[in-house]
Amino acid sequence: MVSGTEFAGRRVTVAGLGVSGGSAARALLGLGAEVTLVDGGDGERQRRQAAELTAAGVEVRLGEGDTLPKGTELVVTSPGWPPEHPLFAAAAAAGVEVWGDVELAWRLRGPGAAPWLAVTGTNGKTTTTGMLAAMLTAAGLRTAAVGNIGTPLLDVVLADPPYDVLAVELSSYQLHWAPSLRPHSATVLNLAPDHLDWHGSMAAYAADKGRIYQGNEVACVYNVADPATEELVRAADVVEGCRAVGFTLGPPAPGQLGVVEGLLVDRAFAGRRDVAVELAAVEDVRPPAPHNVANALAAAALARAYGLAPEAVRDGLRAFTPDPHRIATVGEVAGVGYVDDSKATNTHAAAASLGSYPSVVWLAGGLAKGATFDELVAAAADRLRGVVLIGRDRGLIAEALARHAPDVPVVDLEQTDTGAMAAAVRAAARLASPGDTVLLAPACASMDMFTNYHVRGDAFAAAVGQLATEREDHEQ
Ligand code: UMA
Repeated sequence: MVSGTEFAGRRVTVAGLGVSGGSAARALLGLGAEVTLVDGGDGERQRRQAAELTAAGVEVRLGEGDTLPKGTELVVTSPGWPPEHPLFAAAAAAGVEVWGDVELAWRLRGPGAAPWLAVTGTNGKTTTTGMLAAMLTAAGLRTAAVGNIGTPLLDVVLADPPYDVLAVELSSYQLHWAPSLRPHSATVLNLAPDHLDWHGSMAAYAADKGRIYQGNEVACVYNVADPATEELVRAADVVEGCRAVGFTLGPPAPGQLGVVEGLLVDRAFAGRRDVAVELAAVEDVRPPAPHNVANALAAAALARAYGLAPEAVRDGLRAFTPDPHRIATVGEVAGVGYVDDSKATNTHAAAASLGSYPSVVWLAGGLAKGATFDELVAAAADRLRGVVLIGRDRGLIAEALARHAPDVPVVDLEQTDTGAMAAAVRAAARLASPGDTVLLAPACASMDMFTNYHVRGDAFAAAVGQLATEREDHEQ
């Protein structure tokens, strides 16, 4: 823990002028620090944000991310900055510490501050965090869903009045930069290759994810179906008495949460080993797809670790509004269903959604982030009626298709302008027959063509809407 007063007059360099960097710079200014913010970019967005921060008293240097400003005593970095960035080499050479914005937020918490219930995993973390926040709200607690989900921790840890408890989504990047974080309880939902270009290897990615269990006080929640998550629990150094609690889609063993006859049940926090407590019905989970029931069980485990009653778990699940871009049906045109899973930004998530539909025209591509596609394509090959590829790394998927699904027709779209998604949807419609599903499950990040995955999903839904209108006009 550090006292906010320690920052008065300290020279702090903030790396990155995005959501986290802006929040960090404002928080540090509020503590009296002398803040310099550096960003490698110099685009319209950065200039707009820079003008606001400059007016508030921050020195902003755009297009200068590599050099450490003279006199820097501490660097606070945005999560996306990779560890091997020249700025950090310069900081190391000057003996200057580097903290992530999450690390700073953690250290600034005062005595009696809101505990953190923390969620990470390759997939499902945003949904799980949202479900957890809904459960805590249903219990009448003052809480917020924060972190990688979109609201930086520094915007909430110093809030007045303070929060009772926080539902915190943490990415592997944030965990990498937050070594002293010690959550009340935490979960790693699953572990599959993602962001390997940033972390350098699967082992380094897993190690950063595993940091979430360090110092847990009450429960380390793991996925029984994904032994790698349990291994991370075993490797963690936790507070004495902290328990390992598994979640499973099958009947739970003692010490686990699971599913029995359409009900989510708790055999971990029921008080006695031989007792199972009913928490909610599977239908209370929306959508009730298996991966999402697993998310609900993980959220329930964290809520129960915090002491919530079964009713709060159920009411929270009923009140929770799912992400509009996670396996959401956005239309049906000429007997073909159109499903937006723009949130499937990696192969693990895309595999889950491809596996949910028997006959698919797959719309994929974007930024691969170091992923390979052979396993995904080989597993989905017999479901594919056609594929439309968009985005910078689409060639990698095309190559995997040529190897594992050579007979599936592929449309390779070079187009990247604002009309690209409409062209992709039209191409997919031409490949689809009645009964098929056109599935946007890109297996890639969106930022080569879109601001984020929301914008990509919205573009898809708009293109499907346009297709439906054209079809109606044609029929009249
Ligand atoms: N920048 C550089 N040099 C670099 C990298 C970035 O100058 O080498 C600059 C960029 O020009 C940009 C700024 O840094 O101006 C962006 O910083 P950032 O990439 O860390 O992004 P933020 O806007 O601060 O948003 C971050 C998270 N983004 C990433 O981790 C990439 C957001 O998660 C998060 O919501 C936000 O903090 C608040 O906590 C987004 C995400 O895509 C949703 N996360 C990844 C995921 O979920 O898979 C990890």
